[in-house]
Amino acid sequence: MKLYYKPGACSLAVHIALNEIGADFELEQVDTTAQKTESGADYSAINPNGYVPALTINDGEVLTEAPAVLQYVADTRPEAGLAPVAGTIERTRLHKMLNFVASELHKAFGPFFAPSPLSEPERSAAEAGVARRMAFIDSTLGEHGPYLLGETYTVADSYAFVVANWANFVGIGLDRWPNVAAYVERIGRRPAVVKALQAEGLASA
Ligand SMILES: N[C@@H](CCC(=O)N[C@@H](CS)C(=O)NCC(=O)O)C(=O)O
Repeated sequence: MKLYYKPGACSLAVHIALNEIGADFELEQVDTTAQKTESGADYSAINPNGYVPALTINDGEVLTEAPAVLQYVADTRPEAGLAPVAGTIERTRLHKMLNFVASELHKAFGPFFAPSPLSEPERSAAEAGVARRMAFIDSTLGEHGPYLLGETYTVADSYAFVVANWANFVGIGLDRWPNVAAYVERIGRRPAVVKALQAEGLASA
């Protein structure tokens, strides 16, 4: 398998999941602006949508869309327990959280990564959007943590960790959401996470 990634982007969630299951995989960094990979390949030929993550699997198929890729990774090693068994209510809860992280929390951060700087009203509107979704994660963790599905760490936590942590890089911080702050801190200490952060050049070895 090969993971196409951008340091600190949502592809980091897949990187973490691959480490969690002890997968044998390669990494290739992508410059999404230039649509070039570090080996010089045309990335738009790999993922026509131009974004990361993309994961090539052993028969050469390219998987995209973070929630799908994360579940694929989890399902390649069920004994690691990163996703409940398909068809159970627990798996539906995983879908719910992956969908929430992808379509609500992740997308709420979009304006902060726009090419041009935000005006003050745009910034407040974007911050309010993030805050509302972060409050949901905070209350979910408060009601039945320590992870999004309760006692068991899943790929939804790999993804939520990466996205929630962006708040620390866009000037929002996590002080308003103590359960999320503790969660990010706790997940950030997992060996699979530390290893991925080091490999992406985001933490010292
Ligand atoms: N729907 C896609 C969204 C992926 C996405 O938003 N990727 C971002 C990084 S987190 C990206 O590559 N954006 C292009 C860029 O940064 O230039 C998914 O779920 O995988």
